[in-house]
Amino acid sequence: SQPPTTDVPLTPSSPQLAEVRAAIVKLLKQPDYDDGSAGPVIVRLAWHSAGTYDKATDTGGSNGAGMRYEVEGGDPANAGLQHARAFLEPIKRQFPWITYADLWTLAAVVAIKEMGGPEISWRGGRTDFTDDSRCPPRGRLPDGSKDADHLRWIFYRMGFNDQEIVALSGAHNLGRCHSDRSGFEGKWVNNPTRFSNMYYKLLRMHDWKKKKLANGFEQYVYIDKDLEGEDADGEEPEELMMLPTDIALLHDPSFRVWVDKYAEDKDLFFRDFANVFAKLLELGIRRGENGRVINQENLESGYKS
Ligand code: CCH
Repeated sequence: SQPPTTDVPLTPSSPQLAEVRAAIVKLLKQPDYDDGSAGPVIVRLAWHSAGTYDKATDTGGSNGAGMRYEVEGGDPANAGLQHARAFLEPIKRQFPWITYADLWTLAAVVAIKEMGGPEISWRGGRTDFTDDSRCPPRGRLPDGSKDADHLRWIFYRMGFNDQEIVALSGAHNLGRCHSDRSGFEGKWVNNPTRFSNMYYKLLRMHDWKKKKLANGFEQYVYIDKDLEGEDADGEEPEELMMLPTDIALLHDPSFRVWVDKYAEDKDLFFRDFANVFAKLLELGIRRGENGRVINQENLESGYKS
């Protein structure tokens, strides 16, 4: 049987998608939100939509946009991602033909590029679940308080290797932790809206000290001695942070090889990140010969345009 054909474009170069991309670029600047950009939380939205994938059962992944339902959206791991969804809602209203699943993933790719990161290939055609029956179970996303074994347990399940785990983790160049979302607090790098390999550099550069927060969470922190007092802008320097899982990349010998390479070679990091992020967004998505998504749920619902 033939996969459904639709009018929805698959490639970002199509004029229709160019309009959506331009609209996404416009909404990224949010002066009153966090560090002034919706980009980081949007990147996390796409990652958490895709990072539920389980290779063994071929369930989860970015098709479906299941986070709109409480069973997935209410996973404590997804706390705060309603902000990303709210930022993107006007675009969905403006371009009703795009599915949430495509919009969330495309928006992340656009945001990364806009924040100075690499061009990431993206393909459309995802559909949205119409109920929560196919949502993945909670508990498939990583826990920042854990160690290297946990990272392997989570990411091997998706089909990633050690190099890919370290490359993906470089997304922590972006954004910050919020105590009312994850329980952790602070940002990894000084400029959290600029995509770079600074995360790996800082990981290696500093003597990260364990700190217990008032809520009992333990993270690692570093205060730049040179910046104590006031920095160039006359603002108080902020303490930088790492999660226990970030520090695990530094101490695990197999992960460490890649931390070193990415700290020393920004181009290599950009290339590897672009590849692995594109792979993340395609997890669990099956395409027919014409590139159309042929997941069972898509065959059932079609792709309304
Ligand atoms: Fe992450 N991440 N992440 N992360 N993450 C958090 C924030 C961001 C873990 C834990 C956390 C990836 C991998 C991991 C982003 C992208 C990626 C937070 C703070 C925690 C905790 C959430 C809060 O409080 O708002 C753990 C553990 C892992 C294990 O590997 C991967 C992979 C990616 C993307 C490729 C981004 C971006 C943020 C910033 C979000 C924001 O709101 O600023």
